[in-house]
Amino acid sequence: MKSKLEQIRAKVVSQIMDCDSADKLNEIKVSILGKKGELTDLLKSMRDVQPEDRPKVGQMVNETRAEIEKLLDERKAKIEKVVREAKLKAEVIDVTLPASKSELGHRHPNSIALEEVERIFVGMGYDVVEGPEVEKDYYNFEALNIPADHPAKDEQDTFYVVNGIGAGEILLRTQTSGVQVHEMEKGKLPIRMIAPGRVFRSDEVDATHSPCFHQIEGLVIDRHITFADLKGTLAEFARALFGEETKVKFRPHHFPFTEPSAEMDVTCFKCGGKGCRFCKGSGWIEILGCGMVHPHVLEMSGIDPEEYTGFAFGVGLERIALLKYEIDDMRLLYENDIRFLRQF
Ligand code: 2NM
Repeated sequence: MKSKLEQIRAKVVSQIMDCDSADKLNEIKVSILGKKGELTDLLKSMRDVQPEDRPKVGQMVNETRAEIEKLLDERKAKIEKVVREAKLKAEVIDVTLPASKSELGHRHPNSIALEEVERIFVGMGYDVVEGPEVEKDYYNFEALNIPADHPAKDEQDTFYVVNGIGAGEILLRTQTSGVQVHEMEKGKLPIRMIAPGRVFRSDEVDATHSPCFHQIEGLVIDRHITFADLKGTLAEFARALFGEETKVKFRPHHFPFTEPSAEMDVTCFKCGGKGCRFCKGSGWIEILGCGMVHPHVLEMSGIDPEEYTGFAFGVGLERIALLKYEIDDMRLLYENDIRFLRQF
């Protein structure tokens, strides 16, 4: 009995010392001290022991049991300590490391330029109006006095969605003037508006062309509007956009929807008008097209040209962005290369 006890004790002590997990330790505990454990079995065999030896043997068994329980508790504490330390080590946070920055997006140069232009005109009391990018031929061409045989209407220049030659043609707008026509048709006067937005032309991509670009067109209609209003307004716009010293000049031009029509140049903001590489030596930079709204255009939209007059203008948003930020290739605006975009 004594040697059997000694045998169990030796085996259990080495099992406990080799054990490195709480689960395994519990298995050992059950296998020795549990209901069907080896030590429990040994206790049950006490009936085979001589009655006079029983107290002594019982004491030995109890001492061994206490020793094993103590060893189990110690081992359990040790295992838990090791596990806790490993966990702490794995979860260590170096609070001195720099925080990972959250990347903030920012506005595209086109958006910056558009918001600037909008700010200037809203400041002069204009509404910003948007309209459909897919238009009827009537709103893109006919209502703007653009004749059926005008080169702009050619398939070479315009994307047609439904090409029903004649009435009912549907196309991607080549200018935002259709928005102005919709506004004029509402019959609410006076009108002071700009119409910014995406326009489409069947152009090959190069440094200054894209099949999809942005325009801002302006329209003012009221009684007694004259070319002087046009000049004063657009000169003020140029000064607000390019600086107080900016001068403007108007060169006669032709547009079907305005009469008279002009192109406006601004003094080069790089050299102040002396002539430099930026303005190709001329001192002037072409910036927009404009004119007095053609009486026929007013009439077609239900406005009496005897009572009302107006001026209109159109400016390319990309052209403004390229000039303002001194970008020499329009394609950079569409490539979405963050290294380029984050410079503005
Ligand atoms: C331009 C140049 C000149 C223009 C005309 C109109 C409307 F609807 F009133 F007829 N909107 N925009 C216009 C005039 C556009 O772009 C270079």
